[in-house]
Amino acid sequence: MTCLGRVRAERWPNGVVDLGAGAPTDWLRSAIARIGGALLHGLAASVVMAGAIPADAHSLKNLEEELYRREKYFQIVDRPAPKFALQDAAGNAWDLDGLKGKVVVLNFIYAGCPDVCPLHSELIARLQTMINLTPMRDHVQFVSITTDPARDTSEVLKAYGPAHGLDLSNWAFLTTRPGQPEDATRQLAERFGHKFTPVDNGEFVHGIVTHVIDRDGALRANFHVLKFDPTNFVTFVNALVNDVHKPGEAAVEIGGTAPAPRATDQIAGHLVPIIPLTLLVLAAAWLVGAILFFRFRRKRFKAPALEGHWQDASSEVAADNTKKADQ
Ligand SMILES: [Cu+2]
Repeated sequence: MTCLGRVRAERWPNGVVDLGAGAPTDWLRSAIARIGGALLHGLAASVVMAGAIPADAHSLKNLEEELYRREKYFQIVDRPAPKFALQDAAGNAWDLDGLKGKVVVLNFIYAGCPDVCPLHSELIARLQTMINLTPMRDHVQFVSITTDPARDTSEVLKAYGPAHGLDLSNWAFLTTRPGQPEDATRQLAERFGHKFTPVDNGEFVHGIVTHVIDRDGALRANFHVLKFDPTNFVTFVNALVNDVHKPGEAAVEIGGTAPAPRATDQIAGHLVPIIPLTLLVLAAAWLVGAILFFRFRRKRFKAPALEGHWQDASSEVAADNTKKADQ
């Protein structure tokens, strides 16, 4: 959840920076601003430190809800991603199962598009740049799939990435394999939830969606059109990269084969029970210490008072007895 403060501050910078001076509550406002500034730096660092901080399912769910509230182009999805078996420009086979263990950012385009596909590719390149500046680089794979395999030959595919600022180290442009129907990738786009409809001039009428698939092959989110805040996108991908769960849990969720336990799963598996246990022991120790302390104080300071009272009472009884004896 720590990343959310960063999102808030970037979307509404005036709320943090534009704090007026001269009012009686100035000190409070400036303190809030200073704390906000410190948080921003910390939170920015936390994004850059992706891969080092495990997130649990609870914080991921909170993040999804928060992003859903803040980012109107963000759609939460949670279902197995449609499977595919395609190839890249060099003829290397790519399929979804082979990408397990990585967060996959997937979109559909075609190289001959005269308008929105180039803009979509530039946006993907921008997101890729942001992600590749962090340790997330090794955990995220960008995949673009052509919906016009007849015209997007291997030469066209090879030339497309460098021309649009895409980093070939973790971006691939995929097309159909020999023998697959010409509309196989358009059908795949439909299984992802949107259409590429051919029109007379050889172009396609289509929507613009950036899909995010988690490390276990589940489609987790769609970011629609080109207007979403890239920071929100990177924040979400960061959460998925750091999402840890018990080994085998994913198999239950998506009906696949249980993945081999990852090192981060094993570390997190040990850390998760240790942290609440430590807090519990500390709380119990504090409680016992507090009880002993107050009992000691009571004995030390109240005992003389009781003794005095007892002496007074005994004096009264003695005096009373003396009166009775006199009578
Ligand atoms: Cu297009």
